[in-house]
Amino acid sequence: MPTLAGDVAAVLADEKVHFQMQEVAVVVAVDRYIAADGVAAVEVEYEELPVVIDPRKALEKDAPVLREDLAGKEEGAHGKCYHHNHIFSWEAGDTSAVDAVFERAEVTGKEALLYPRVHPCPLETCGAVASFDPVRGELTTYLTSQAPHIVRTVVSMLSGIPESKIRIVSPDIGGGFGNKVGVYPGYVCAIVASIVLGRPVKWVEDRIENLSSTAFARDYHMTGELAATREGKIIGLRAHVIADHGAFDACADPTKYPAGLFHICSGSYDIPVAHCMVEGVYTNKAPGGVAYRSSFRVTEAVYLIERMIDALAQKLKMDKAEIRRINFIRKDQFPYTSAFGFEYDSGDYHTALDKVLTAVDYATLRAEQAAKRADPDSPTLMGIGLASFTEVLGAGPSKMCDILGVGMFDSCEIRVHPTGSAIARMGTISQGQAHETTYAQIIATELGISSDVIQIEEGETSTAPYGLGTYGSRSTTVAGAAVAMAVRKIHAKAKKLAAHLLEVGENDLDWEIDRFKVRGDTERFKTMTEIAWAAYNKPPAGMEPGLKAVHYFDPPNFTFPFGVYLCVVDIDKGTGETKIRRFYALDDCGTRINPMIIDGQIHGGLTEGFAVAMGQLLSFDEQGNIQGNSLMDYFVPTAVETPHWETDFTVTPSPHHPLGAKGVAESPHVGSVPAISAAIVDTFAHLGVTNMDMPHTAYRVWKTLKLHGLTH
Ligand code: MCN
Repeated sequence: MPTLAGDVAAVLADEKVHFQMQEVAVVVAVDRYIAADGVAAVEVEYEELPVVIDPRKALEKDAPVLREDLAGKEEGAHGKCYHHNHIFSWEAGDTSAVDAVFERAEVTGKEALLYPRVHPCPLETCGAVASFDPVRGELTTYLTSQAPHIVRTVVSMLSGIPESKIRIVSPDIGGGFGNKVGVYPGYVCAIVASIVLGRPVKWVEDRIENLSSTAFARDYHMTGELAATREGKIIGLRAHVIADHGAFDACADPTKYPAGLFHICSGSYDIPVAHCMVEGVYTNKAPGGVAYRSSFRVTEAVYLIERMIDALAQKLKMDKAEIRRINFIRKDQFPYTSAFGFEYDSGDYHTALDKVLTAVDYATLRAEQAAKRADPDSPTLMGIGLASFTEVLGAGPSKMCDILGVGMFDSCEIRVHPTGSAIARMGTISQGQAHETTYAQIIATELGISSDVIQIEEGETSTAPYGLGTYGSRSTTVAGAAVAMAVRKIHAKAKKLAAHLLEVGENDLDWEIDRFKVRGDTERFKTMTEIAWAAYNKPPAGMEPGLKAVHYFDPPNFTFPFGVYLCVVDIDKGTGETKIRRFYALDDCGTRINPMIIDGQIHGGLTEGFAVAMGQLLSFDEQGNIQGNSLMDYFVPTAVETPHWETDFTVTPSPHHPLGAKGVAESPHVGSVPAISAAIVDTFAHLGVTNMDMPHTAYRVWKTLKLHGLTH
């Protein structure tokens, strides 16, 4: 089957199995027990082949050919391939300008950083129920998808069934976190089996299958370099990445960006020249590379720049808050064009940083840290981590972003019924982000209809207008904008109706909460409920009856939310155990539609970031066996381990979003991983440590303590 990244992936292994737990056979039965017996009866003769787990080794001259089906092809979906296991090389920025800057720089710093392979691990695994009606030639599939419309398009292209006869329904899917964007063999097998058998077929995977064979995230092997003046002003950035894509290139990225939006890696800083190169590589691991609470590869990019700027501060013996202050893009520089060509819409980084440092009393924390370092009898050491990140959210302007050629706009259709209640149908699909509340809130606020009588419907391709789904924190910035624009069309028509009913000109009307009032005459008004009735009952001559609007919103730009996170850790010198004493998260997502939902999303994202920094890891032994693919081993934090989160905000609206809103849901994950990691590295910064590999388990931290003779 085709992948979203322009490669092909096996539905079932054809002669060669590329990774452990790859699907080799499908058994269809009338109940689960018979199916299990059928699976047990399948005999596969495996012949052992050489295995490549390390993407660097995959590029060695004599590395085994992993994808024989591509043998002899010198060109992939993203240009020339220089090696049989090489997928693409993608670059952005100006390499010769960067070389020149590095040659004359007073100071340079270089860090090798690994963002290890992790898994989004949603609460429920993936599944589908496919039902093909041979009489009508119609296919209905209930499917755990974060992007049901594009799945319908692909199913139609592959099966030849007209798109109008395919209905993909994505109800509550038990969480997605990027894991449910792509198409998996299980979905395909369920659909094919139903077409062949003419009856409904269900597939639901178990936890081990989900962790082992569905889309992973990260696995970026990064080298970053900064050039700076002795005073700490960064003058150039260079980044090189080996991206492990597993056995098939199935990353879910916009077509033009095989490395997602990784080129946001200049972060919140005014860096005049920059260059990055990302090389995609095949290995014997499961495919994926999805946006696990990330706008494509923004998480990796933020980790890289935040760790690099800390290392530079250490080299220059500068405080990490100070180096940020010197390099931040200033408020008066927005809209700001980065060296990679992004146009940052708005920001105020200095205010955010100052607010956080004041809230935690940064100077006192630093003094306490120094005292602990000086006291050999102190049972703990202390670290302070800082991350001041900028994201690029809201994919996206279709001039830049498409999936399989379909532009990444989004849509909303609103119908106001005669009695004044309303339904909005959307191209997005909530997996727990509470769209039902926030979209209804936008409509309620703009139309003056109570949110109690506004119904929001998502994830149903047969009724909703086409949309690209929910991931990459794009719902508020793209679909939320579509809601606002659709609602404004209704508002404009309602005004015409009110003018007609009140027998005045439109310019004589004022809007107040839920009604149009005749200016200067408080007694004469029409409420939205009255206007809705009139729309179906007595519209003026020449006006279409009804009160309905559809809007497809193609954003003019991305939005650039930002935040400053500060983390304080205490590390036990006896055990290496890390305790997060304080975590202060300030986010700026522009206009805040629903503060309570934002807070919920931030708590969830911080908890996931904590999980990644402290324990989540998909590792493999040399034979390619996945280690720890059950929840006994894979770290999903509960309330017991999770620290207390303190949240704060500033508001810098987006100038181009109709509500001024920017996305928020993934910021807490993106920002917390470097903040926590930085705090742990900071504990050892006075000893020259600039980087420690995640996850920061107690054993790994203890080994660092031991190395420096600090264990108690
Ligand atoms: N919001 C708001 N004001 C803003 C921005 C957002 O009130 N200025 C609200 C929104 O209206 C929405 C929520 O906050 O109700 C999140 O909005 P947004 O940032 O647009 O993110 P999305 O809705 O597009 O959600 C995607 C994001 C991603 S990328 C992952 S992965 C993720 C996440 O959301 N997966 C989740 N949060 C999740 N939460 C749950 N419970 N389950 C998942 O699978």
